[in-house]
Amino acid sequence: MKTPVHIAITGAAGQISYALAFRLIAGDLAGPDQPLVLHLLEVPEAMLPMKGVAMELMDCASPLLADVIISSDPREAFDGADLVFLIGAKPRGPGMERRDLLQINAEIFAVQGQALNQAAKRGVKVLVVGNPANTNAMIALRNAPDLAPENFSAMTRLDHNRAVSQLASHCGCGTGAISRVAVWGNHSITQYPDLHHARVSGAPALEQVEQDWFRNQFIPVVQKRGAAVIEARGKSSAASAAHAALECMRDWMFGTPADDWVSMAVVSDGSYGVTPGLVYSFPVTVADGRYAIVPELPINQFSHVRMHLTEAELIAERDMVQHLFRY
Ligand code: NAX
Repeated sequence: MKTPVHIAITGAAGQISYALAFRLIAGDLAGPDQPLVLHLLEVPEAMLPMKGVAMELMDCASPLLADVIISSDPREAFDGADLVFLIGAKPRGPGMERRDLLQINAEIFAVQGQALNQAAKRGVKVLVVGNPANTNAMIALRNAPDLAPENFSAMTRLDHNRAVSQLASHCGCGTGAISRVAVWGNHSITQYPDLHHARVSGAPALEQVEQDWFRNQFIPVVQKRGAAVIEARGKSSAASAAHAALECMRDWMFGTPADDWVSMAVVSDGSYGVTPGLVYSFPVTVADGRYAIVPELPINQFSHVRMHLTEAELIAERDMVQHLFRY
């Protein structure tokens, strides 16, 4: 019997976690013979619905679920965690400014970063989903001085998957024919989904689609897809977000396919001129559990402008919360 992997999920009574947790105990992340211990974290007011989720998880009688721990204390929930999905966040309330939202969530992620620093395994992989995801990840890691910045990432995999799916559907092919799509920058409306390096059945994508479609349809559709789902469903993306979180973590653990990459928001090392320290989405490859930013892609003026615009938004977000950084 393998040693269980300890997986912490925050916002465990919320809709994304509800779609994620049952896929984890079905073996979709770590495989059909890898036992798991789930550590679920919620705010005190949501302990009862979280208990309900824990009851349902037990009622699946999954042979992979070794234990479920529930808590409203981040330090307890992150104790011994190997993998962490930071999903819980405060949604934007009526009359709330973006600045207020940033501030409230910044405080949550500062506390959770400190708790991870104290309690999680040193090789922990922390994927931040809760919005504003990039800046929340930056705050968490800047409150965890004993963990490496490379232990943290923010999720842009849903944006990446949306881009792949839009391109495949426009080209009339399966998503398996698409590779090397890149999403740059912030998980927000300023993100830049880029097809300059993408391939369709191995050939350059931009030789197979019209520039006008790429610039005036593809980019805004991907940027605004979250709002379009809310408009249609009356609720924000949940199952697709859970699926993206699972795929992102799986690739981070087991590696990216040969000759392809994925988009992950990771700490900038200055690649492509992006301000060091920002959590910025880049195309990355993963080997042996470690990601590497894809180096030296040619960037034209069209891309440069968009990559810079989304960087400027992240700099403004950082400036609003940097008083909470511990280092
Ligand atoms: P829900 O409102 O259904 O659930 C959020 C849960 O988090 C609630 O149960 C709440 O009690 C809990 N929570 C709040 N503060 C917490 C804290 N300090 N500790 C632990 N739990 C806490 O939201 P859901 O639809 O699940 O979305 C969760 C987050 O994901 C939101 O911030 C949302 O904006 C973000 N998203 C991010 C995406 C991405 O691609 N990065 C896409 C989907 C989603 O919009």
